[in-house]
Amino acid sequence: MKQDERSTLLYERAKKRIPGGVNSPVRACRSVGRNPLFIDRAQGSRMTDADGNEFIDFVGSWGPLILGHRHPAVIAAIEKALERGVSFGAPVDLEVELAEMVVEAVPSVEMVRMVNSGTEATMSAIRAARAFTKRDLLVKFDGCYHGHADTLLVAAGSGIATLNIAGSPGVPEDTIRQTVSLPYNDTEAFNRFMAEQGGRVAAVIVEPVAGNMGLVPPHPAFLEALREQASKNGSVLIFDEVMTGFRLSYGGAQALYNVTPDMSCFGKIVGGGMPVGAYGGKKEIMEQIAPEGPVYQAGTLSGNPLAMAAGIATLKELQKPGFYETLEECSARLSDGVLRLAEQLGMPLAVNRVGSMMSFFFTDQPVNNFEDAKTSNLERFAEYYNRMLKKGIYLPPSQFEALFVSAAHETADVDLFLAAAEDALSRFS
Ligand code: HOZ
Repeated sequence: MKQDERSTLLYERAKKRIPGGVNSPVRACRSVGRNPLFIDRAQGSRMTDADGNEFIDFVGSWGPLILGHRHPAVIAAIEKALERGVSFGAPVDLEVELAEMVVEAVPSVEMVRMVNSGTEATMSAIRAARAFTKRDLLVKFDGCYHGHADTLLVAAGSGIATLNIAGSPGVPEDTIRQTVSLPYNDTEAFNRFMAEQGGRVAAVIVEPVAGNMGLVPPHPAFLEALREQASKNGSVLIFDEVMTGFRLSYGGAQALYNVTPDMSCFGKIVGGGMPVGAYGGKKEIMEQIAPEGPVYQAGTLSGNPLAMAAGIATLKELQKPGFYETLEECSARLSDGVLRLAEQLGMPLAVNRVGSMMSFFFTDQPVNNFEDAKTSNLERFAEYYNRMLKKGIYLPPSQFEALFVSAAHETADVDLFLAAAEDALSRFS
């Protein structure tokens, strides 16, 4: 790796004008004890920083780039849309096309509203659920992150976990009094809570596969209990599929685990790398949204034509036969390889993977929830991260984030990852 002179200069400039020098906290790389690299350009599985260092990228813009960087079909679609205009603030055919594709892909979604981010999607879905049930109480799960809306910043994962923030100042106590966070994957605790309080619960929101405390798969019985209790108590079950939607299968985690939520939130892949979120679900819930109903939610750039075009082009690629099978093979090669390495080195490492999302935790116990994830040796993670970076492997700079494999990763990329990991991990023994 060459010097990161230009990145350092840019970071110094950025820190003067942007809080922490970044527009989203985790990418500042503080938890791994280094400065962020500024990216110059990317193509396929490769990313080049401002100093000309090349990396194999396993972040993929935190999930959207399931096709890799600058996929020709996505670039062509954006260019074609660009010829018509950048933004209209008025309806456009592309919005209808993407909405139809989402509804077709995810049978639990009968109607969908496009927004600009995952945060907007979850925030708006909760508003709709509260209006629908005429209740306020919200249940979430420790270590799940659903964006940065006030109501959801309770025991959250992602940057909140990475920076070890207990709760954010600026969030009124009164707002989060209506949010209860329970342990992820703890079916008994959830059933107990619902038996006592279920009649007050407006919505239960969950990452069906948690990706923001590192990757933590659900116990199928846990997801089934959420469905059962929500139905029994008249609460709305919301699956936050911002990360998992269109990634774990074309129908998302709900298709993989065969559990049907009342509402779903999307983001990332559905916008093909452009700023898009979406929320949808049962018609009777979605018909409450303005102007059809009284629940207010709006956005000047919602349904933006460039973003819609990128989303449509991405989803079309995902429909091609064998897409998910190939991605699974590549992802399994990576996680199996890391598992083998850890075994050979006699090193405690918990390897969690669902499809093309995975995390390696530096702990000797299985990781089934946030408390387990927090047993990971974070100093070790930081050393591993920096060693991998030096070898040209670009990873999420936090133990509490997931690694993403894309269709642009080739066997050779995975082999380079494994060679780098062998070196990085063997230095711990
Ligand atoms: N919180 C996001 C990932 N779960 C994005 C982090 C970032 O862009 O810094």
